[in-house]
Order: sequence, then structure tokens, then C-alpha cells
Amino acid sequence: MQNYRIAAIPGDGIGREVIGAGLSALDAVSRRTGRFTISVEEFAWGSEFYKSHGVMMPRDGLKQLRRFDAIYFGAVGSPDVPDHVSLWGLRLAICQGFDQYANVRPVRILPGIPSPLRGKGAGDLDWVIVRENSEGEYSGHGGRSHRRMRHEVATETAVFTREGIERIMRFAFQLARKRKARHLTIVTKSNAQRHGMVMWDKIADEVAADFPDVRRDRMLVDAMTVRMTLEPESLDTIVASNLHGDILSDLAGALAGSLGIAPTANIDPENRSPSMFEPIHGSAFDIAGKGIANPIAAIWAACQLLEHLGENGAASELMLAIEEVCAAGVRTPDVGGNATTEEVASAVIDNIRDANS
Ligand code: GGG
Repeated sequence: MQNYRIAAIPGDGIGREVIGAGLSALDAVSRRTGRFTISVEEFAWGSEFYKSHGVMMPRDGLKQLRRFDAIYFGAVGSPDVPDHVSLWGLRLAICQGFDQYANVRPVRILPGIPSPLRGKGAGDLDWVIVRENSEGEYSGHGGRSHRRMRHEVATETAVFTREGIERIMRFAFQLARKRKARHLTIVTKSNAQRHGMVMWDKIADEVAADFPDVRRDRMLVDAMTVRMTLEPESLDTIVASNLHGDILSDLAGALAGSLGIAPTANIDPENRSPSMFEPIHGSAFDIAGKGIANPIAAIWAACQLLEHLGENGAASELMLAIEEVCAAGVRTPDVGGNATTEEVASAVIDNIRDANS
């Protein structure tokens, strides 16, 4: 029987609560299918680790992770560690270190989850946002000098390479091609960002020539927020730069009901390194320890992990369990319910165990 090795990094705040729920769901679905087993090694890296070691993960952290089939990540960020230190020291260090250049963010209104969009419910919003995950505004280029002087200066350089754009564009077109609508919306800000973003548009046109069966259109990122809100059914697959994709997917999560249900996959499409799966949300210290964090995003991310491993049947079973539990009204407070993290996770696990038995 196939055994998959998963590295779990719960990280900070509610990351620890939702990853526990997701691992239980993974265990339940692997037992139910009887086709594979999962062995999990947990890494206590994050802000607590930083406070005692001065680094978010050990120097050889990537080397330790490389031997796994996938990484299951919780959240990063703590009130007493600067956010740029915690983010760059762990999550971005893994994404960049493993060149996980495709960040895939499915967004749907799940049955039973209220959306803030007037008159919209399950089925009315079904998108996949592909966020470029290795360069752009998050390249890490820039610097700060003349500190504490009147002419103190900081630069944050957005780096766009032909290779980086071409590979994410090709990935997005391929993904769009697999979906029913076969429609890709390319988001830029090429009226104002007249170098990198104009190159995005140019390379999108070039790559599109290889995908005549995929309908495409272009949006400026500001206008895109309006279209997402007012005409959600006009969108399907969306590709955007690192920062634009980050912002749009938070909006998307909120429009689908809550960031608490939004998952994400950091993929190395060439499989040179393990890919990483996580909820979009951060550590949410305001609710950490209260037992009310929504585990659905983390469990949905576990579905993405299973799909990536080629366990599509198990991924579908787990997704169906999520949908049935939401539809049955077992919901945490962020989506209008009063269930706890544990109650939602238990309902998903019971649903998997009871399926067709
Ligand atoms: N689970 C995702 C997470 O912890 N995100 C924290 C964060 O601030 N991310 C910024 C980003 O995605 O660029």
C-alpha cells in the first residue's frame, strides 16, 4: 500500500488548531479508502521557535522538508514578532526556497454558507485564482538606507522575468483548459505599471496562441474588484501577479462567505520539491485558543494535497464531506454558526466514516 510522508507545520495562532483538525480528516479519509496511508511528522517551527532560537526554522529546514511528499502548513504571524520577519523566515522561505511558483486558490460559495453578495448562493461563484508565487512584488528585492535621517529611503522592487511570467501563464491556461468554462481572466495594472505589467500582457498574448480553445479577457486589478463583486458569474479562472493575487483572493474568500473556508496550494508544477498546502488565513490571534477557528479552509487544503498526490477519489470524498457538513448547518461563528472547531472537524470525520456504509 502507498504510504505518503507529510510534513506538518502548524505554525502560529489558530494554525495549530486547524491543522490538527485537517490531519484528523486526512487520517479518516485514508482509512476509509484503504488505498493509502499517511505518516505525519510535525515541525514546531514558527514564532515560538523564533523566540527561543532567533530563527523561524532551522538553517537546514528546507533540507529536512525535502524528503516529504507534501507539506501541510497552518499559519504564520504573532503579535510579538515583526510580521515581515515571521513571514519571510518561514512561509515565504519555503515557497521561494522550493520554487513553488504556482499558488492555486479555489473559491466557491459552499452549500449552506451565507455570502455577502446579494442573492448569491452555492453555484453562483466558482473561481480558481492562480497567484504568481515566486517573484513580482514579493521578490525580496529592495533595501533601506540612511536610517533615522531625514532622507531615509526604502525601495521595494517588483521583479518580473520572462521565464516567471511565461511559466505561470502556461500553468493558468492549462488549468483553465481543464475547467468547464475554459475561460481565463488575466489581471494586471498595465496602464500604470508600464514595464513589468505590460510585459505580462505581452507574454499572455504569446502563450494564448497555444491555447486557442481557452477564452481569455484582461482586467485591470482595480476594475477586477468591482467585477468580482457585481458580476461574479462572469469569471472562472483568474491569473494575477503575486501581490494582486494575494489581495484579490482575500476579497474572493470574503465574497464566498469567510476567509475561514478559503484554501491554497503552493505548487511546484515540475515536482522538483514538495508542494505546500494551507488555509489562506493567517494566525488570527484574536480568536486563537478559543476553539472557534473555522477548520474548513485547512480541510479543503487537505483535499488539494490529496489531489496533488494523485488521490483524486479521496480528495472528492473529503470535499463532499465538507459540503454536506456545511449544508447541514454545522458552522463556526465566522459563517453564522455556533459550532466549535472540533465539532465541525468531528462532523466531517463522521461523514467520511458513514459514507455509503
Ligand atoms: N496560512 C497563510 C498565512 O499564514 N498567511 C500569512 C500571511 O501574512 N501571508 C501573506 C501572503 O500570503 O503573502
